[in-house]
Amino acid sequence: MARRWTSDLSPRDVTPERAFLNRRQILGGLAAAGAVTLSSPRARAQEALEPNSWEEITSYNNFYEFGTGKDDPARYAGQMATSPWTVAINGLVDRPGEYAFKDIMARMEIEERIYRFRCVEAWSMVVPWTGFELADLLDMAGIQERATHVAFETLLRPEEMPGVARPVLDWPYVEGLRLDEAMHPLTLMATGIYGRDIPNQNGAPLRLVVPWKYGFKSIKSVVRITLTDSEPPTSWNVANSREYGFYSNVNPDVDHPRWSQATEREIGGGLFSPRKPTLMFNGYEDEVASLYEGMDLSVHF
Ligand SMILES: Nc1nc2c(c(=O)[nH]1)N[C@H]1C(S)=C(S)[C@@H](COP(=O)(O)O)O[C@H]1N2
Ligand SMILES: [Mo]
Repeated sequence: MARRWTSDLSPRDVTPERAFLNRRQILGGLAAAGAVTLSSPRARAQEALEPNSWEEITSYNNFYEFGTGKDDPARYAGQMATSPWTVAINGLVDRPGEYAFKDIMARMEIEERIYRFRCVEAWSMVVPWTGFELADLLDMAGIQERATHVAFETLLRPEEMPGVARPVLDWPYVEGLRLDEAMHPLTLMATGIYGRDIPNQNGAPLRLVVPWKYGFKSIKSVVRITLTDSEPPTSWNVANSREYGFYSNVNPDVDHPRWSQATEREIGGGLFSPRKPTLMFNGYEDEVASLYEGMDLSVHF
């Protein structure tokens, strides 16, 4: 498939945990041999990324359904039942329905993607996700001509989610993308981290990952995906449209009204490590800048 991202080097036919270990061995081996696959800029970009530890990725989280503290999700998200799980895919699709998570997993090609992850609060991590391209899931449902956007919704189950008792956001958490953003080969539905099933606090059993956008676009524990013909409402934009736009592309030149977005604090970087410059589109400019050609990014922030 032409749009498949070619820098994934993990073997597909081994268990995910082995795949992660093998990927590193393969990278090392191929690099030594000077293999041509490593000469693509995307492959080099991915190779250079050093992932955060499992501990960092799974203990410092935002998942407001479980509370607003960074350690609340790790403490409380275990209460969320994630099996059985279905994802309703509906709206402007040829094959709407309730898709069982296990059936989705049987049909999708699982890959590893090491991505930068930049929160709008100006901290960042590097996460070795496993998952599949959202485009493949949408193709499975059959996108209709009139569709222009994709809307996403998180599980809402108050008895398992202590955070939703407070009206911090208008629950359920909802997000959205333009269809071309959703179909971009970098856009992932993550089902794992470090080759293990994704922990509840990170959005089990499947969550969106859009690496060139602020973290809040990467909606967790998705139960509904709707193809629409207009821009869908998104939780943080509804809560405060002056501070959080629909696009929310990582952009060091467009500050948040209350803080600079020019630099970021690396999680796990240590108390005295300097802040790191934030990269345009979080370092994915070559891949995604064309999606926003002609748009004023300070207006469409
Ligand atoms: N449903 C839901 N999805 C969510 C959030 C949330 O509160 N609820 N927080 C967002 C924010 S602000 C960030 S930075 C990321 C954090 O993902 P992580 O905990 O896996 O690092 O999840 C995003 N997805
Ligand atoms: Mo965030």
